[in-house]
Amino acid sequence: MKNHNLFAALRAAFPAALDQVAIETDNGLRYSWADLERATAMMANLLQSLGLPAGARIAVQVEKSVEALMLYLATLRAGYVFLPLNTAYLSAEIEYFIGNAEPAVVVCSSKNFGWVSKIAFKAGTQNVFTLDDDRSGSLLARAAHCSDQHAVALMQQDDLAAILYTSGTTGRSKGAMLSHGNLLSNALVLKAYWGWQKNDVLIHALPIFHVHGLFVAVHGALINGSKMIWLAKFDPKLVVEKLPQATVFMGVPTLYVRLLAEPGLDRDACRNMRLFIAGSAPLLIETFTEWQQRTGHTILERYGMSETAMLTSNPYQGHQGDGRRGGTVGFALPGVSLRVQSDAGLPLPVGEIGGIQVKGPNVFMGYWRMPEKTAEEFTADGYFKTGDVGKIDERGYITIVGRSKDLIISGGYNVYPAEIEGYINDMDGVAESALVGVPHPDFGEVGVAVVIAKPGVTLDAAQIVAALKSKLANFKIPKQCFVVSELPRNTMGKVQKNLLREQHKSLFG
Ligand code: MLC
Ligand code: AMP
Repeated sequence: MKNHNLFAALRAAFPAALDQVAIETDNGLRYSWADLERATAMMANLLQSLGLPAGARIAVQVEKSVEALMLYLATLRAGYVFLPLNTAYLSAEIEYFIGNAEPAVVVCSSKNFGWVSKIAFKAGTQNVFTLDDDRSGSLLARAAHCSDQHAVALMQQDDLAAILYTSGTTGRSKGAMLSHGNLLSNALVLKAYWGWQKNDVLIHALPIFHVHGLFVAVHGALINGSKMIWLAKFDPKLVVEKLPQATVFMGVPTLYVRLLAEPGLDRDACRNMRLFIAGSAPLLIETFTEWQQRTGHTILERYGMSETAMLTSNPYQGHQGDGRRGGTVGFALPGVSLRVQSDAGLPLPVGEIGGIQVKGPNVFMGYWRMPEKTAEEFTADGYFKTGDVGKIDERGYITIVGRSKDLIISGGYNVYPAEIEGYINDMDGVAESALVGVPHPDFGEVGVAVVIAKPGVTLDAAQIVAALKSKLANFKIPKQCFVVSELPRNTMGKVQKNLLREQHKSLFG
């Protein structure tokens, strides 16, 4: 029987010479392909020695490191389900994810072990390990006693590989379930579409708890047996320094904006580069054009989401369509059916704006333990409603013009207004609130909160922000907060967020 385990496909692409460097870190460490093979075998054996049930979730909130990547690969290898968590999440957020996913194993930083283990044990998790970014922690100590021989677990295409939590418009996070088949099909399509070559070298500068850094970047390099230059954190100076040793770079638009502010970014620094890829948030045409002028390279913009991995891409080859067109996200990828529909569910002609819907082997298996929510997000003929609004031109190029979901994308991270408004509305003296996204030169878009006090109460905006900081991940904190006497409403009584956005659109220049 064919093994559909994603790890088996990645492992099969390792170069024959396993002693070559697979990953080089920014602090001078070098890991060979043999190191990846051995360490993932040992961690997979550790996980399997715990006697976990099939489909057990391994929840991980740790700083970025090569060992953290190995833990992801070992989880695939052992046949369990990886559940990565943003390192910025605080206790209330972690409590929700652990309570909802009921992981059998939780891995956290040793500095957080006290509070994370308390939450995990309360939720019934039996195993809590630590893993730090200096190659220490109980996970590695335990794995060191395990065999470095391991037979990759046999998986079917539809078996789960990962759950990625993505917040909902109601504020409650949903776990998007991705299978081995979803992830492998997408990795193979991108391998061909972006012309990956064995001698490519990828600069990996993104976090590894989201689709972009964990799947698009990591799978891209591994399934080609290509080396990665591994940066623990995005640092524009360091990226410019490493560019001459690399051929591929991937980033959210904020990374490109910050790189453009580096005087050392020029054609010479990019002399060996083959491809710059951007996604996760809209890339401004100014950034696209300035990048072309400074480096001589045309950024390739693509579009995807947690539920679907990658959906569209501008062409790699110049002869496809008109080449890479700024302001568009390119064409539906091979195997992806993409259509634009009206609110009434009717197909729209070329150039008309409507809801983007997609179908394909990359589209997820549903939301974890939310069958009704899953059903709501699919059409009767099996298309997933992305919540993005766009149009397709006569050449097939897709442009995203907005979102029907109330979502702010800030520096590539999603912020759901409903969640933040919920926290503000629960504060003493608050009658109601609205969070809107406004343009920001660095993060693309940031949240601004507008709050109404209960009659007779005087609220302090700074205190509201401080209270939020103690409860929510840093990227969700509004960059400005205003206490006002009323919110604009339409005749139905609904808050008109478009007017608030208009009012505050120039706050950040
Ligand atoms: C940090 N801050 C942010 C923020 N990141 N605020 C809003 N949005 C963000 N993204 C906060 C910090 O806590 C700090 O607050 C202040 O803003 C300044 O932070 P900084 O030092 O400038 O931030 P930095 O640590 O450099 O991080 C910025 C960043 C990071 C752009 C490098 O946000 C990042 O790595 N973004 C990439 C996210 C990503 O990978 N997305 C892919 C999702 S997958 P204070 O109060 O402490 O001063 C997906 C699907 C797809 O969407 O299609 O790919
Ligand atoms: P996430 O749920 O974090 O994976 O975020 C997915 C969302 O990011 C998509 O639904 C889009 O709204 C947005 N997105 C991803 N890529 C792009 C892009 N190239 N341009 C505009 N929006 C994008």
